[in-house]
Amino acid sequence: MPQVVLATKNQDKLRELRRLLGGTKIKVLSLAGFPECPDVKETGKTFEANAKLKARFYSKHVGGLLALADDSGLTVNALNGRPGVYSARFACPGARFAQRSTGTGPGCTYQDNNKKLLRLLKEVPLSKRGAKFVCVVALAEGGRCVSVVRGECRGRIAFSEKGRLGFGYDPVFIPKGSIRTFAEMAPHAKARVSHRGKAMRAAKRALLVYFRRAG
Ligand code: ITT
Repeated sequence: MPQVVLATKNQDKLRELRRLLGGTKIKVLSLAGFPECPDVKETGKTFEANAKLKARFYSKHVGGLLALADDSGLTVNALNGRPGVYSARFACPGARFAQRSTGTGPGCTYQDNNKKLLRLLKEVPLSKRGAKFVCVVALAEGGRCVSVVRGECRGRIAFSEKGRLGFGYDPVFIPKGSIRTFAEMAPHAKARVSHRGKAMRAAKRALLVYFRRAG
């Protein structure tokens, strides 16, 4: 049976990735099944670089299985693209690498990140609050990358946090065409338009091609 390991230590991303891979015959595993697997250092300067780095790294520690890694984050126009690849550790720039899956490294929770973002954008008018979520998904086997796909979702940053669903920056991000934040949308509604939803629909196609070729 075709199998893939979702190579993320972020339980919130893991939950979304699992849901998005539903409806296939692919058996989905997580890093929980590989307790010896070390942590990776995210040293890349782009989402692509980090996604590839993570997929290659984890694929060497998952018993020869295919690893799927997601590197994602928020780029804000008024902040010249920040926090970008540093989204997980925006409020704790002292941390050299993202510490915790849940964005809860020492002194750096999702809420800390959102508060910092809203503070920096306090004086920024609606017309200049444009932002974009990006998700790059990479597949690798035995240290070799076999596919990279990207999904983006444009929108704007709200003036305050709204909603309790989702994770990370969801309470402050309003996707284009909506009046609600991601945190006010049900998981399936977010998945329809989200960066991760788009990337994973492409990744699903890449996986099916890959397994067909592998026989
Ligand atoms: P792994 O590297 O182990 O996968 P991580 O949390 O460090 O976990 P990233 O480096 O890709 O993962 O950082 C992603 C951060 O971007 C995440 O912690 C959130 O702060 C934010 N983010 C990504 N996708 C998001 C989404 O759909 N909704 C809200 N915030 C999101």
